[in-house]
Amino acid sequence: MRKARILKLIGGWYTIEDLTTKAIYDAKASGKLRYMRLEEDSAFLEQVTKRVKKEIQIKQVPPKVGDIVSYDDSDINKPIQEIFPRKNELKRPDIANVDQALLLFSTIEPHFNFNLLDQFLVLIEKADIKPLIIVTKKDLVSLQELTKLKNKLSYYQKIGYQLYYVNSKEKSGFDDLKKVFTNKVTVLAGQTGVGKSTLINALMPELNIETQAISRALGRGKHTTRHTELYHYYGGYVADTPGFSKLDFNIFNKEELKQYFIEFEKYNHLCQFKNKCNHVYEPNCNVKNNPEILLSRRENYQKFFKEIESQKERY
Ligand SMILES: Nc1nc2c(ncn2[C@@H]2O[C@H](COP(=O)(O)OP(=O)(O)OP(=O)(O)O)[C@@H](O)[C@H]2O)c(=O)[nH]1
Ligand SMILES: [Mg+2]
Repeated sequence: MRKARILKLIGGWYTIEDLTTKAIYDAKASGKLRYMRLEEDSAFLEQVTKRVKKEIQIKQVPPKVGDIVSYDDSDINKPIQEIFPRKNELKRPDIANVDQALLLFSTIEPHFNFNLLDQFLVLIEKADIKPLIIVTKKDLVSLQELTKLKNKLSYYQKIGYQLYYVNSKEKSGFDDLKKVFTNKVTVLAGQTGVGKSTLINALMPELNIETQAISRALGRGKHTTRHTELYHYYGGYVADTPGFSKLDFNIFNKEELKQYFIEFEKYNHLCQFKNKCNHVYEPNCNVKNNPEILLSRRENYQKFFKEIESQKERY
């Protein structure tokens, strides 16, 4: 039995790369893999809801891109036998075992969206992956508009996130950005049309991945990239992924949300209920009305909290 990394999945066929020889094969998943025992602390991101928390579930866990697997070298179909425990994983984009996620947002087409940025950061923080914020298409807005955006985004830098501004068409802003990929597994994530594939093409022109102008008529993107794929880059890997239009927020306990707004914690000590404060309904809260915290962050937090609350009520 040998070990491999899954580089891509298209139509039920996996492309795997042997960890030692680096040989590339097409592979199928073996039938045995379809069911797996999942416990509450499972290394696999299958939702264990409150209702079934105590039960041990048997679920289907298909291998996904980024998985480290064992495969049967002697069989021509190189069937994948086992998935090794995942270091982390995401559902959107669908990938496992990454070191960092580049969250791409374009200045316009589609328009920069702070609500989506905060949602994204929460999901990436929860998955225990390092997020970096990349603003693309900096060439498509006026200097004045770009400065306004930079001023607001500087808050995210202040709380510890790395931030990059690029124009992938001219490769400007790439000198600093290139350094982040060395020896890392990096996934690019973002709405359709923000320029994920264009950025990868700018890094590796030989790939020539398909890209497409977003449809102005429809006012939304056309989902050009249809599969997730890992490419070798600077001693690590970079993954291009399909864009999305909406994120799935249905995976939280409302009480845990606050820990993914990473800057909130340092303000807890002045809340009446200290770290038990959820910063929503409690009196004498030091987060809710704290001007040191970006207003849209506080507003988005409240929105997300109430959204989770209303989801849970529907059960
Ligand atoms: N002017 C300018 N255009 C860009 C930039 N980055 C991407 N684009 C354009 O934006 C459009 C969409 O780019 P894609 O790379 O296809 O976007 P994507 O994120 O891969 O989209 P999906 O595959 O659908 O998720 C293309 O027409 C690109 O040429 C940039 O920095 N500046
Ligand atoms: Mg694409």
